[in-house]
Amino acid sequence: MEIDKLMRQIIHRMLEKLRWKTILSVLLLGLFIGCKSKTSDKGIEKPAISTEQECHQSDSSSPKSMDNGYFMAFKTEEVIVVDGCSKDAIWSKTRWNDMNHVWLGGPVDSEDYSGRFKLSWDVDQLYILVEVVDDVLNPTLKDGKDNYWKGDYVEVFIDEDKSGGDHKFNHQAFAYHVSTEGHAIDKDTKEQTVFFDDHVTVARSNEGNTYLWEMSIRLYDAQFDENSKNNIPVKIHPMKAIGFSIAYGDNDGKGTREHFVGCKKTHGNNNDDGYINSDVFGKVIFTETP
Ligand SMILES: [Ca+2]
Ligand SMILES: [Ca+2]
Ligand SMILES: [Ca+2]
Ligand SMILES: [Ca+2]
Repeated sequence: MEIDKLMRQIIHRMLEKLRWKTILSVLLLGLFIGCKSKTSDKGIEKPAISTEQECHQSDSSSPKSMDNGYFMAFKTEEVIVVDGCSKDAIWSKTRWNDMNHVWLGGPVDSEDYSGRFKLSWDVDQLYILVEVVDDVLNPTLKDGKDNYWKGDYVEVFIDEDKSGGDHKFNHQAFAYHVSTEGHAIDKDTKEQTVFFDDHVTVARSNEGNTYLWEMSIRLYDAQFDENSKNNIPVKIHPMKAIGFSIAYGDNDGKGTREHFVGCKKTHGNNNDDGYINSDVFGKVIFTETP
């Protein structure tokens, strides 16, 4: 009996030890997992939302309005980061150009739409910083790809050799409809709506209803072949001139372009010839320093 009692006491103590070991192990494991998950959280932590000071560099200077749509682009010495933020050095050295000539629609209230832009370049690309105030940002492709021209979007017209002439279904000039989704849309030679996303890089940020669209555009000449992957963009050099216009198509949810507002006084028949005829474009001259 004594031996039995002793055995029971030994087994009880062993089980007791085992129980505490298990509890301790579970606690340590929990602590370990806790630490691990905190580290993981940090890894996927989203960056802080940009404030105006961080992203939108304040510049209250009034934009320069050009009826003829002739503008200068100044060469950047630093790499421009296309991130929708205007912190790049060149943007504080260059002035705003006006984008408030109403092409379609009645007089526009400045809270409904107001726009201005800056230009820069390096040997490979044209850079555009567009600031737009728009009370309602409507997704460009919400109503289907073929309604791309009904807004909201920034339209950039480029005629690399300034030849002028028809470009509706050819590539001697382009009318890039830069969508809220980040696509550059135009027609191809088969009259289809296509994305030219490798021509245009775009990023957008906003502070309330003020949107910054920052983009870089590679220039292609009339030899551009939509069936080839080997198209080579044209290099930019000082004093080069291209045909150029820029406009904003404002759709605030009525399913159509309520206003179309551009950088020069007129843009052909009904101010809506730009997507067909590059004769109506303005001009950009590339120069070295601001
Ligand atoms: Ca930037
Ligand atoms: Ca609007
Ligand atoms: Ca041309
Ligand atoms: Ca809008």
